[in-house]
Amino acid sequence: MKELSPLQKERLNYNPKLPACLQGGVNKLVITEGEKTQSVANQKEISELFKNSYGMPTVTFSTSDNEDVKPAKNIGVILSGGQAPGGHNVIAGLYDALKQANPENKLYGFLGGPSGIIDGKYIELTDEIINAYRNTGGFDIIGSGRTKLETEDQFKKAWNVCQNLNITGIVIIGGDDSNTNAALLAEWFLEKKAGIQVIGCPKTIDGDLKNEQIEISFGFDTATKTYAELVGNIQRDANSAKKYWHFIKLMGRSASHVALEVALQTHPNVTLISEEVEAKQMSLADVVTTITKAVVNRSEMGKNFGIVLVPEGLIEFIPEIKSMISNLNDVLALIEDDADYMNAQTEVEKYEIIKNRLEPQNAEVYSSLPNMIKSQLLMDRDPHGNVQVSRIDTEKLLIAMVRERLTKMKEEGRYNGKFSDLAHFFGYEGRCAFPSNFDADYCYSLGFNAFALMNFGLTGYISSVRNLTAPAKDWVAGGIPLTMMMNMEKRHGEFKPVIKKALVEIDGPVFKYLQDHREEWAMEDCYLFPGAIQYFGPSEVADITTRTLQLEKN
Ligand code: FBP
Repeated sequence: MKELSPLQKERLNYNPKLPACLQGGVNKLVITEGEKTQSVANQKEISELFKNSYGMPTVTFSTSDNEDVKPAKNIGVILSGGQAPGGHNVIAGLYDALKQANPENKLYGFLGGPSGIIDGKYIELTDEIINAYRNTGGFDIIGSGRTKLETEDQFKKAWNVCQNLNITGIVIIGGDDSNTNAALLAEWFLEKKAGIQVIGCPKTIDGDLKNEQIEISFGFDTATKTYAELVGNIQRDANSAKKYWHFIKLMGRSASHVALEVALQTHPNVTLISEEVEAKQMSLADVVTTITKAVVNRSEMGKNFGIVLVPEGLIEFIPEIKSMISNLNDVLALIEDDADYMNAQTEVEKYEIIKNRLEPQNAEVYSSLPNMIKSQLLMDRDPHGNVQVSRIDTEKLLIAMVRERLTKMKEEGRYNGKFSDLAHFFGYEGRCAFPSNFDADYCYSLGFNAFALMNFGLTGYISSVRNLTAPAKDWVAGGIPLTMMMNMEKRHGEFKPVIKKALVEIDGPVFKYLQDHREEWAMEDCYLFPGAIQYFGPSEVADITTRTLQLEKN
């Protein structure tokens, strides 16, 4: 038998909390329809593209005394995209609801992400498998992947695989792109009268799949608590040794929700927020000025140490770099036909060729970057066409530029401090942590609820559990039509229907809190030390939600 750590053993026994409305049993649920819905924008275009699934009502569940056992069915589940703590509990909740509804029901897990349903790679999930993964981090129960499920050919293959397994419902656990694809697949199955339902679940540590209806994506809570623990520990080290400036890049892709939440949990000296940089049209030089000011001012107080939080996607929000990346994407799209580039012998030759292909002002920006960043910008895009920001050392770029600025200031006699820097990147450290109690409960409820939506014959919905700052028993469970969250956006040069990504609102309460405190946090040492996630103990510590959720709900 495989050896387990003491915490692994204990967490297997944790009983996730369900909202009271789901506790009466899945066969006793009644569904209440809300108003018919509209997409958040571009209603005409979206309604034309989703003729069969547009305009459906929101739904909520409550419990009745009558039990209704439906005939046995087979369901498939897919984990899509980056890992997020709690994914296993979504599957456990789904499995428990499905078996509770009818012990003859079966759950198939597609292996390695969306490609599993195209290639027909799956396992049947059993008590033994599910029980080994309850309340654990990671997606290793069936694996995940980033294949985009979007073409007619893929849909046909998926249909074929479902027919062979007699599957009548698929649950897709993913972020905004994966849930967009869930909506497309649901619509396609409806059009073909395939009799296969599709339900999405909101996953991503980035926290950018949220809106009026979805309060938070799962995984954000645990990941930010994990990073906040690490940042708090570094702050204590910095405050003890008083000799380093720590530049800490935090994962989160485009949106800065992760950096903002970690800042509110730890009170670092400088927190950069990409959305603010863009709104204020700050140049790279302006960003460097912001950090340098804090370094110089603190140095004048005898403090040659501090903490800078850098959101992962910052580089894409700096206007001159954003323009250069967009131009670079066009150049790279044709690069395989560029014999000069393909035959280039050295990296430096490649930079020169790229520079010559870019428009003049973008060429200038590209050339001004250190070689390390130049080559990171040339790396492959992800399947959705995004620059892989987790692989760009923005924190090191900023360190190099701050150092250069300080050297110049020293030569001019305007600065006399010491600057010793250290770079960190926290991302993968938090994506597979044991889910916090919040994520364990939320995810289990999302999965349980996803099956309830299936059992009522719904398709094209995302599982929704709301009222999340209240105790779990008071959470509200139901479903939101995926088309309600959509708008049209340009992707690869074409307008496409996509779920709207939520960026940090710089006129919202969460950013405002940072804004009101950042001057003080820059100069005084107001560091908070959140410590490790607590899984046991008083509810005020073990069940607490994020500051973001608390501020947004107030
Ligand atoms: P999702 O959007 O799929 O949830 O992924 C989140 C994320 O962790 C981002 O924060 C990060 O930029 C990216 O995945 C890293 O991707 P990869 O795991 O492919 O390195």
